[in-house]
Amino acid sequence: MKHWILATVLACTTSVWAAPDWTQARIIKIEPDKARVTLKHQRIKSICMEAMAMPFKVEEAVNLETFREGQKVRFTVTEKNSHLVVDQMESTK
Ligand SMILES: [Cu+2]
Repeated sequence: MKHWILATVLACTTSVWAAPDWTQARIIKIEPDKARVTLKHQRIKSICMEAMAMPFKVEEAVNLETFREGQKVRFTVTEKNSHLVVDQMESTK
């Protein structure tokens, strides 16, 4: 989880943790028991993270049971206790 800190420092000097933007992604793996989802995401503008595949923690408001692997979604992330957490996710199809 260190890569995003570096990306933020290098590319983001002003809009760190700005208002969340929706980012497009595809679900690679869902682990509801761990409240974790692995997403292949597009560039996340709000935190200046380039496109990549990575696991995210998910807030309780997001019900992972309603998603499936391979699904196209959009999501937003926020920072919580210096971790990135998906706080909104919805199907785009
Ligand atoms: Cu990432």
